[in-house]
Amino acid sequence: MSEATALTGTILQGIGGFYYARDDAGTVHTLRAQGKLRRERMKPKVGDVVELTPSDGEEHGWILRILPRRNELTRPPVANIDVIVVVAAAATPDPDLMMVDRLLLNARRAGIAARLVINKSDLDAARAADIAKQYRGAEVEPMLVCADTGEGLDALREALRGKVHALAGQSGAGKSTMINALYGLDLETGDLSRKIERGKNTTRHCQLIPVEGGGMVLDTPGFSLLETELFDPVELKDSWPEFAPYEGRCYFQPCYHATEPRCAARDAVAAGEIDGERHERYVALLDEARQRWRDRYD
Ligand SMILES: Nc1nc2c(ncn2[C@@H]2O[C@H](COP(=O)(O)OP(=O)(O)OP(=O)(O)O)[C@@H](O)[C@H]2O)c(=O)[nH]1
Ligand SMILES: [Mg+2]
Ligand SMILES: [Zn+2]
Repeated sequence: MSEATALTGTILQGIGGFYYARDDAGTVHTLRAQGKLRRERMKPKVGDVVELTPSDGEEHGWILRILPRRNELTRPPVANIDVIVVVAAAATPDPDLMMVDRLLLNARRAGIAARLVINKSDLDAARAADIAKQYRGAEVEPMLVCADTGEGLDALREALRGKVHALAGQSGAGKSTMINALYGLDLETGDLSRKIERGKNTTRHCQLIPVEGGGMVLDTPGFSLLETELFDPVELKDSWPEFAPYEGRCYFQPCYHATEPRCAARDAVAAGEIDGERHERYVALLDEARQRWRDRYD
């Protein structure tokens, strides 16, 4: 097909090798990726802007090219996002704050703004408030909401207006329920497994949905495990905004703010200016990053 007929579109969904992309006129095209892209291991992601040729009466058209990405994540696999909304439940499932920290870390490393939304505040208001307190200074503007009653959702919708925002987090935290309540949609939601009180991975694929106000929302599959990528451990502290005011004021330079003596950031933890539990998780993630960095050639 000639170049003249090529359109650009945004990938809304990808399932089993088929992609669904919306062009500027609002038409949704069913597409497959050209062999050239597959050979280059360029796998289109939801949120990608692509050059495409329409199906022209056939079963599907083709993705010719992925336009340069503004940013991207591996998990969830999305591209060109304005905000990652990390969703944690105050209870059921028990919130995994290590996973929250990993998601925030990945977002920071990818250059994507992040915010934290604590859902199911109806189940344990005290725990919800405690989680919000742990992220003071983390530049994630924690918000408490209840997707069931709608509490807090007007403020959240306003904060996300006009933006491309992806909801990410543990399975069962209530991401799909929240998107339904925010935008009057009907995405599939699931119960928790009664025995293990864990989400059942109800959402299976990332999905991008245009919403009122010119923004787009992305529902993503929850997970129960998340790895971070390989990086030099000295970079980890740069993803903890809480440390920024103390940078350069420690006795050792560079300082990891973990176990070093005369560390200004650790003093701030002792003084209650940086949350102790969030710092403990930082130290655990630092140990993990160091281990992986040492083993990187194995
Ligand atoms: N009590 C209470 N239950 C909620 C709330 N929000 C969601 N739920 C319930 O939590 C369960 C899981 O909700 P989902 O929206 O499917 O969770 P999810 O995060 O999309 O899960 P995955 O798609 O598996 O990642 C459902 O039974 C919801 O009804 C809330 O604010 N309060
Ligand atoms: Mg879901
Ligand atoms: Zn230090």
